[in-house]
Amino acid sequence: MSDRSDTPTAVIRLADYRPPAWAVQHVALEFDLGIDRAEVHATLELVRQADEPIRLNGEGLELLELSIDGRRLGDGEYILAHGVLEVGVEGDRCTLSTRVAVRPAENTAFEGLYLSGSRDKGFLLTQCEAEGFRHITFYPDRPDVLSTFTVTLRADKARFPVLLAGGNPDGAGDLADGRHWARFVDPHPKPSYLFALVAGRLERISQDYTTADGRNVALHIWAEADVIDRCDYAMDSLVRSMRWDEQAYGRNYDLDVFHVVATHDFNMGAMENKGLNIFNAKYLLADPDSSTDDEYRHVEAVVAHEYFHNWSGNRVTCRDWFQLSLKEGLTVFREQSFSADMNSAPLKRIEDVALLRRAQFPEDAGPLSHPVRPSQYTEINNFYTATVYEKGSELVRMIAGHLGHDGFRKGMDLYFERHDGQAATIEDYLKALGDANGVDLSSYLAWYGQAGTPRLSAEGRYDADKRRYRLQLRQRTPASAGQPDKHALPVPVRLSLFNQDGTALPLRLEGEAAAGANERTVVLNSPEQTFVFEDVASAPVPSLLRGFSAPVILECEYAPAELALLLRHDADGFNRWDAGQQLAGLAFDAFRDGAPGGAAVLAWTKAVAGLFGDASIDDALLAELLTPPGEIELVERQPERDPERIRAVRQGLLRALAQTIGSDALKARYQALHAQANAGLTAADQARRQLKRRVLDLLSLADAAGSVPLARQQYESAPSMTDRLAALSTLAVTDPAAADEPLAHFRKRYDGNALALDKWFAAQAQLPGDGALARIQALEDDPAFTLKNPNRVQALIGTFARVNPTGFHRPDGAAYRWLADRLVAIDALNPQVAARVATAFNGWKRLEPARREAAHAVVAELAGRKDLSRDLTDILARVALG
Ligand code: B3K
Ligand code: ZN
Repeated sequence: MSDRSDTPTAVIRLADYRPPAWAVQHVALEFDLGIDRAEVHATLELVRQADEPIRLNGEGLELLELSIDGRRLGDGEYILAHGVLEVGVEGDRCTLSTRVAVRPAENTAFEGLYLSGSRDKGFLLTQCEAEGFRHITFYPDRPDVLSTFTVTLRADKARFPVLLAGGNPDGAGDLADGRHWARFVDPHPKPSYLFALVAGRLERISQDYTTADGRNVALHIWAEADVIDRCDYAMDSLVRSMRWDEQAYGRNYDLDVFHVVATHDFNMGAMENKGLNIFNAKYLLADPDSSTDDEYRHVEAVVAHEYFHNWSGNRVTCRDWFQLSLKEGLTVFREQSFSADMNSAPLKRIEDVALLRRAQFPEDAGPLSHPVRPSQYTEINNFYTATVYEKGSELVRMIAGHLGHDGFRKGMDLYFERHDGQAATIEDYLKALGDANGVDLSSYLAWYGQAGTPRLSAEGRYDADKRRYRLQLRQRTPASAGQPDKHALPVPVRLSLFNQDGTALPLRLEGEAAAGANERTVVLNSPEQTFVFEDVASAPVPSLLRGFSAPVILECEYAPAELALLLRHDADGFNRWDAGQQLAGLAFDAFRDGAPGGAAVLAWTKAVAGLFGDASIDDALLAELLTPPGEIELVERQPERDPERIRAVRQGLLRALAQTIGSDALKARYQALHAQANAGLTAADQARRQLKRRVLDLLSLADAAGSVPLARQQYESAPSMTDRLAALSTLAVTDPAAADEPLAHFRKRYDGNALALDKWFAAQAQLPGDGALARIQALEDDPAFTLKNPNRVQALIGTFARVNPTGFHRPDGAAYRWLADRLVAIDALNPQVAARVATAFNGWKRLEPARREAAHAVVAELAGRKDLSRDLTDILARVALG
């Protein structure tokens, strides 16, 4: 399905951008839909912009008919090669029409028009971003060609009772032979990647909504009958998102109807098609019996994200795919702000930064490193990365911080107003934000063009005689492929200074007349700069980069006692947690170096044990404070990069913490939390469950035998999926034999629930150690396992390869060879999924020698194959560079 033969592997460069030679003023699409075959009749009103032939993209299409201004063209009158249809025409306008056939049921790549589910029960849907529209019809399939769309769908009424496309409804009716039709008109010009249709047997839930500017909108969420009762939370999230965007950004919805559809067969999380969002069921369905608290929050966030795209992405779209972060980084930022408002802002910040460190920092430290605005690609689907999304959001956050709340809002208003209906660039964005505030933001452009995570080093010197504190800040970004020399970037550093009893001092910088607030932001604009603070009575402890004010790695040599002080007193929730993370990092180093009684270990365990007894700390924050950096982040701290050793050291550290708190205190806390177990979804309910999980884990280290009956009992009586799954995971790590029965019970109980089964696969894929690979191989034989479903592949294979370092990085390399075989098989079905899973090999070069050699052999062998998709080949070629 993936056009291996026909599609050239060319490098696309930002520097080569040229505006489209022909604009599409309007497109009318008519579909005759069927499971095996669909016909697409497209009529394009074209207007010349440059003296060039018409060039339309089209891949995997059977061309049935091509005409210009009503005249059918013969074979010699056009060229069709390498996915491009080229026609030379006279004049400045023409109407070009094509009829093509496509084969939905054969489309296992889930790009273009495809079938979700089985032939008899499933439904048809589309996925076009980034370049899927060319798998549906011939079209200038690029984001800077915006057009209004009229879409007519025709299909058998019994098999496809529901027909949907983006835009407002414009009529429907019955046809002969049991068929029916429906038409949709989208008045807002859009690029082809935002086109969507859905056809099949679906149920819906609906709600009326009136926008702040007075439009009545019908909201519909569609899903297959067996899951329609799990869509209410998504509807609630949608309504809250719509209100929030009106209030926070003054953005109103702009069609009379908004559809959201759930599918189990989707390559990513969700898609913001205009007026017809399509969701991976994983991010839309939620119910207390089968969804965890995390999943509820993900549904809320992804529903908001896709909705927010209606302005940041759809009304203002991207000029080319290099500008992807213009919509994605911005929309992630908007989504994060929404979630922070709906839940706890400090906890959201902790979660987001933890994700950045876990996913984006490693990406940016190896061969897959690329700027937030890449300068070239061979396969754009491989650039929907943590860098474009998460780091992109951090860049927006920095700029928002620079402008302040009101200035940022003014800037966003101008951006939306100035570029409404346009395809914009990152430069346009910075210009609009700057113009609205009378400032020049162009220095931030360097952040978009430079790959790698900057290192920010900070060194403080206190001069008691002069009562002065000098803070020297330096920045350095390591070289990366194609970028040997890095420039200095504007790095905003929000900071406070604490005295020894934990009070934040009023700050006066040298040259200022009077002290101001006890927090301020200094901006490092050069490789190195010193900031001098006056009237500092005693040597302070700096709290730097508060709220994670720039996406950098902070290098500051704190003494354990200083971090312990911040961990106790810092009022910035993020920095408080981060002080704990840094202290845990130092404790890890001590443990690793054979000093389990070292100062950092004592400081961390004592400080955290002290917080454990502090009733004023929120349960969810305490849960985070009890958690040291994960095995993947700690890789950076272990020179030999041996995953087994990292796990052993980390577990040792956790055991030391558990012993310091004491098993009696842990048990008492566990029981107190468990006594309040319920299925409630308030922040307090969720926080209790999160803390209970950490406490049970710690207890399993301090008193394994004592924890097993508690975990079993928790599994059996759990009122929520969060409690059930937590008990199962702890049990399976602590006493695998005791987990067999609950695992079998879970499997049976959720037999018909695909999303719950994914959790069952994923929980087992995470179990560490020698037996992991054999366990995965056994799970592949489960009748519910299939390589055809992206969620299932991610649950078992993706989880194992990405979040089970001891299992995947076996010293004998067996898991690497196993994954290579699976990648080839997945690639034959779905290249996008294969490419994503293959990123698990990223970082092989930095493993200890035995694993490095084993991984290298596998990666080199795979990278040398000629029969793989462009998606997978691109990832392998880059990963192989090491
Ligand atoms: N824009 C889509 C992602 C499309 C991925 C294409 N390979 C979802 C999102 O970011 O909202
Ligand atoms: Zn997005």
